[in-house]
Amino acid sequence: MGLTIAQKIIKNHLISGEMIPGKEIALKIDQTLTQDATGTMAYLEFETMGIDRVRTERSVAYIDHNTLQSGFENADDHRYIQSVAKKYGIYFSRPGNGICHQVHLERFGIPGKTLIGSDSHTPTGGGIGMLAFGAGGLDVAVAMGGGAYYITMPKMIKVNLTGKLRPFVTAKDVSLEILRILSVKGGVGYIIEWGGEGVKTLSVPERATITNMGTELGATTSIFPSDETTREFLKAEGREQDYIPLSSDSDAVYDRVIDIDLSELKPLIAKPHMPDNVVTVESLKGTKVDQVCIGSCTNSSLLDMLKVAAMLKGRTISPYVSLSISPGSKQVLAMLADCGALTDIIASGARILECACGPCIGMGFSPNSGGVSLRTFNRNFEGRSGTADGKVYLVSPETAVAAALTGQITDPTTLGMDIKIDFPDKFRIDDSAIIPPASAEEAKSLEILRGPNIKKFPDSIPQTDSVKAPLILKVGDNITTDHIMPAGAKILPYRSNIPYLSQFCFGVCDKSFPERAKAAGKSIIVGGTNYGQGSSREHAALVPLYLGVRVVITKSFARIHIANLINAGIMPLTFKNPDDYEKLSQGDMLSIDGVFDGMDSGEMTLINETTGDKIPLVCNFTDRQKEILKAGGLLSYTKKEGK
Ligand code: MIC
Ligand code: SF4
Repeated sequence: MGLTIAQKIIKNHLISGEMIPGKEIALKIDQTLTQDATGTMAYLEFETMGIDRVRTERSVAYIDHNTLQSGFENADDHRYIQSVAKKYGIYFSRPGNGICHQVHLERFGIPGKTLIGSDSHTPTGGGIGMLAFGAGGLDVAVAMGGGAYYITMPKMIKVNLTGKLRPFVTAKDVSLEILRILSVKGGVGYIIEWGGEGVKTLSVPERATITNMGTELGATTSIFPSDETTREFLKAEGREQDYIPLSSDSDAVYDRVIDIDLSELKPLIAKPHMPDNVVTVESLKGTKVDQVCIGSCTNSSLLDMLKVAAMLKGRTISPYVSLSISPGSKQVLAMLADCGALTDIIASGARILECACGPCIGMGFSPNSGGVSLRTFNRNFEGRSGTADGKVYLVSPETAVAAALTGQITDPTTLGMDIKIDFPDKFRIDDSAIIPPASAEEAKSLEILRGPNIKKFPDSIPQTDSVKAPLILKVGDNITTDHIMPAGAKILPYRSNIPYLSQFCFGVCDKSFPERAKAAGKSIIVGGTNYGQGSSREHAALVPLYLGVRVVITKSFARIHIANLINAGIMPLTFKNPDDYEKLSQGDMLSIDGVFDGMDSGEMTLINETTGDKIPLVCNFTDRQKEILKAGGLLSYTKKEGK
């Protein structure tokens, strides 16, 4: 039987396990990346592992999230990460050099290699034919130390593209279309492979927009073939030697095939507050817009920015719209300046922000009260923009500009514009903002620089054979890690300070949660389907751990979050019969006996001591995961096993 692209890369990197969907496999990881909001914790974890040099082919530390620096915290953390990078053999991408995924694609991504990153949008690398996964910081720390990355062998979806996009219909609309078809949980347990004749019509940055947003489907990752277009992109980056061709075998078998005719697509838009709440732009025509933001790791490439500049050229934005533009990297910004496109953007009235995540993670540029904000980003979860009642819509750069010019939601294909772009065949290469590590010899005498914002990692608590604790919080479906551990300008600077962060845990759902959890000492959370979707932040597990959460019971979990819970030593369990969710109320006293036997048999019984109900629960832990839970988390397990 032939293999898919992902299966070929998995086969080449398989350390243990069988390539059977649903079974655990261990993969060798070639490259890692971190960003600053998750990186501080990841490097603290790496340090406790006592390894003197990273053992990957390439590890890069990016600073792109916490760049507001409204106090000493961020700058201290940047300095800490820079000193760790220098000492342990990691490349350091300075603040201002760009968003991790954009820069990694430009300067480091290699077809056929494996990459894990402490950021859920690491699958952006799939645009260049990498097998790239988002992971919790601890998994990245282990991979930096040369350890394997464990995942459940996914099933395969193929999206077969035919035709060619019409002008002003874009790769972002392809992402929104697949979200419309599959929903935010439709990709769970799958790798999505993009293929078909239509692939040839998409450039690498366009492919990367699509693999980036595959994260919103809950997919394990997404990947494109590596072909002549990939070679051209690498050549333009001065890295043609990194090219290898990659395609699936003609007899490769997929669990599901979805056909999309690119020529039939229309501009699409995701309404508040979920990326799969997709309708045509046309259907919302005329809705008044207050703010437009262009950028983020989804849509900040040179191609995106040149199209934006061409649409803005010689025009002025609506007096009622505030437009921000954040180019994805220093390379993009410098090239916009070189060709004069930056002048066209500035002249239109846009506000230029630095090359960083910025408004995407609520780092400034929050909309006005109740404001409508059209963003080229990948997430529009409630409250993420920093304005609790802000209404965020997700769109392509073209639809974003159409709204900025007209002041209302407008289908860009109806503007009658004709834009031409001179796309360069060589990028401007300047790696001066990427600081290489010290030599192993030099590194020995280097000191790690720590600021007062760095606080102790929460104590690990081994799982015990019986648990008795109150149901401290009951939440619904599709709870994101932005609900569990919000981000934004006020909170993000404290990512290495779990006690401080804990005050904001579940703030979007229930402001009293932290106090109640602390008072209970030990507690259980209950959720609906796709619990923990979104970001890879392990803080959404570490903070509940700190607050005493021992078990989370749901109808289903998102992939990265369930791994983070196990890594933190919190036991994730699911209802055998999803309807039993109704039999539990916040405040009930719950207990589970025979936890260790239950881990082996895959079944446990939850006793609702308040109502007397007995509720069957299921789990599917591997031997390794059972040991991690019994040890009180991956860090204690790794130390214990001397791994
Ligand atoms: C996000 O887009 O939510 C983030 C911020 O990039 C996160 C990482 C984090 O929480 O630091 C992600 O996607 O993993
Ligand atoms: Fe940064 Fe936003 Fe991308 Fe997350 S989704 S990495 S916050 S740009």
